[in-house]
Amino acid sequence: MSRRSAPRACRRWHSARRRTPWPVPRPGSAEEATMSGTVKATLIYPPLTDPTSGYHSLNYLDSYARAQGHRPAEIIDANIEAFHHSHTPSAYEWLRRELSRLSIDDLNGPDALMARANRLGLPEPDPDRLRRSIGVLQDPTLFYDYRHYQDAVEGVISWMDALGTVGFPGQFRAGFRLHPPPMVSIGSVAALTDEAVLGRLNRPFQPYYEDVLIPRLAAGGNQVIGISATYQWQLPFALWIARLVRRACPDVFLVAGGTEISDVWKCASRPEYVFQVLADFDAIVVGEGESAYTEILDAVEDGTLPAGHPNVRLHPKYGRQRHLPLRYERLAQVPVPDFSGLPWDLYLSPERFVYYSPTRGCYWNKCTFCDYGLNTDGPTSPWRQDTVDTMIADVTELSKFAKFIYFSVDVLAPATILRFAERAVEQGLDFRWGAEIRLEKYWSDERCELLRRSGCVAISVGFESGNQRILDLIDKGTKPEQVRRTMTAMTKANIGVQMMGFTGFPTETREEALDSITFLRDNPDLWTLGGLGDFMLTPGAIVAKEPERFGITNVRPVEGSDIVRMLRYDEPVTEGAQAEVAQAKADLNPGHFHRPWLGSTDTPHTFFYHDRYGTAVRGVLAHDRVRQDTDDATEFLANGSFVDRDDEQVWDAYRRIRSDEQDGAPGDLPADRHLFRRSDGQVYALNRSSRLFLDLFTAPLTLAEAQRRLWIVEPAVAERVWRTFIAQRLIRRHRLSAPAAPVVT
Ligand code: B12
Ligand code: SF4
Repeated sequence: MSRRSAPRACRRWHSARRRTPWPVPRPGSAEEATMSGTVKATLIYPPLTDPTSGYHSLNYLDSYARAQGHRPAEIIDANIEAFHHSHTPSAYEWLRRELSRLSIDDLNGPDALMARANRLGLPEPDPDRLRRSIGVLQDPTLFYDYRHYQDAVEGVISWMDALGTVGFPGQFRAGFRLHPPPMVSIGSVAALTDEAVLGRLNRPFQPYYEDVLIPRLAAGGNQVIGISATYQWQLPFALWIARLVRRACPDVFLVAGGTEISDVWKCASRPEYVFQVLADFDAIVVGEGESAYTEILDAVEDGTLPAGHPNVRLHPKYGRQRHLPLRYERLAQVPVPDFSGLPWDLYLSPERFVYYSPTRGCYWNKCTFCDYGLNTDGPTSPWRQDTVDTMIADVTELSKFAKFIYFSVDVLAPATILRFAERAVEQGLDFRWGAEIRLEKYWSDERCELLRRSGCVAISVGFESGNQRILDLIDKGTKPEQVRRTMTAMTKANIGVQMMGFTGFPTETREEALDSITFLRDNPDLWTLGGLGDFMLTPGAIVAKEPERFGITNVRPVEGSDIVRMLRYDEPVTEGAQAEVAQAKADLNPGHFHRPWLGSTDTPHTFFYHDRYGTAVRGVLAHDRVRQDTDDATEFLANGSFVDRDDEQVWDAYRRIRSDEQDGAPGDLPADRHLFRRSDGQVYALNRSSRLFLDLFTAPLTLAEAQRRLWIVEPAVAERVWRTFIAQRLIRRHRLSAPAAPVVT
């Protein structure tokens, strides 16, 4: 029998059984020794992304390969590991040294100015505060007290801000969002292949790479190393890690996959750009990866090249390949993912939260703006869904492991999810879940009630617009009135509705945009979180393919971009309305935290709070931002500091950089104002008298005492100022008492 035939037989047997019972053997275990696959593989999830839970792409790949008889891979969540390594004593010492001799001499032109500007107002790194913050975020009691929660998030963000200074200062926003130099953002191949740029962006994590990741990989005897990049902001880190791996393990078969890698392939304006950017990889996997990854393992085991699978694209150094249409997986062959290999103790959450993908693509698949992930010729990939039996079996396994399961899908079909809910209730499954669904009129009061009983705590919906003409142009197939009825039914069942929409669809007038704002404003009790973003045109959307139908002309890439993810166009109507609409939208935003924190749609933390507080979550978040009767005797402290105005050029650059970043209207940081940098990095432009008021709180002070010191100011005026400061969290309560049950307003 050849070395190849035994594993094949074993794989058929596994496929026939379809579901692999948990637990599947972990690396190094006794059961693992009995598996026939021999390839040693490690799969890496790089920074910079959500630290509150693990992503599931690598678990899907690994569980599938194991069901086909392969040896378990080691899974490394480098995102969370790198974060925690940054506050070890040795890394902290390194950070202090780097900060003390910080030089930006290697930068020039706009990069240098931006670096100097971004350094303004930066906090000192405080590892003790960071550790306390991590403690709160992982604590099952303190986490649910929003006062403690906010303080903890700000502690983490402050740390990341300081850490980011050794890269391109200001490169980390809200802690875990990357704000790289513009040429990286727009997808310039020159920037994405520039050793100095990638090295600098990665510098905050270099100690982790050098002390932990690369030595582990070098010692691991790996034959295959895979890197997954879901989001654009993981790309520079994935590219750098690939460089380091290539140097440390020259013979390993290095492969990349994930929606971001597929985007590089889809959006490259010339085919040769793909492997110029991804030069260190032997292959990339485009589209879904389960069978492609397994075929790579098969090939490496056989000592051949994985040239047979249509989703595997080999580096040109291996010669020309024949390219067949991409393959979409049959879900019946995809086993339930095993999450036991993720480092659960490290995530910044008090509960386990797993992602589960039992459907792929969208059954509607028509919206003209949509261009989703692993699609090729339609808005999404082809619609597939698992059977209800399988979903119940999977969720039974997953719920033994994690309390929260998020259906990580383009969309869920209403009838299937209803039958799923019925069965979950019948079987007494105890778990919480959430998902993105379409607001079909299917969702009656009784049906929503059933969803809630099955454990659904929140859903998110792309309502897109509150205006019928725009909804019809989008081909959404919904009506605002029907959407409102469905929101009412969900809310009655105590399911939080998170609303996602946007303004600026081509030809949308000012009045039409205001319809969306009014829709949300008029129905405040029917949705918990969410809001309105801005329309962005991507190359795969129907709008880009049929521009004349949507009244747009001169469709073009952003200047300098080679990986063209976004298109510009001319269309005077929406452009003319932009500033006014942006201003109106700004009032909708209550100033909650950005991703990945509580307050943003569909984050793990948002789900935990929905589970604890139901649809009252909005009130819970608002409560701390309201001036209470007892606050006269409460000490408050400024929650941030004013940005120095020594060098006008640098200060001006700071103002311009930060203007793009605000929640409010663009350009809302006027030159004659004082800039106050809140602890989470958000910048506010205040007038001189606000500054005088705020300066009172550089040391803890009660409102009564502040009022006394400002005896010259009318109490009603001072009162208005305190209310604004508290609402915008420019001042925060100094002492955090033990967690109390928050009052729901
Ligand atoms: C569900 C979903 C979400 C959920 C949950 C996702 C999560 N856990 O972070 C929520 C709503 C939270 C979300 C949020 C966001 N999302 Co989202 N999301 C999706 C969606 C619809 C499905 C993702 C999914 O679960 N797929 C199922 C898993 C199993 O598939 P997969 O990850 O693609 O992995 C497969 C392959 O890619 C491949 N593969 C992956 N890695 C590897 C590695 C190797 C070595 C190999 C061989 C293969 C391989 O094999 C896997 C199995 O088939 C996709 C669109 C889509 N259909 O892909 C967008 C998508 C991933 N999201 C996107 C974006 C932009 C966002 C947001 C930034 C939106 C925003 N502005 O806030 C946020 C960021 C969230 C964050 N974590 O920071 C973009 C990413 C584009 C990009 N290149 O950056 C996508 C692609 C949508 C789009 N616009 O096209 N999202
Ligand atoms: S926007 Fe949503 S409903 Fe519309 S096609 Fe895309 S995934 Fe489907």
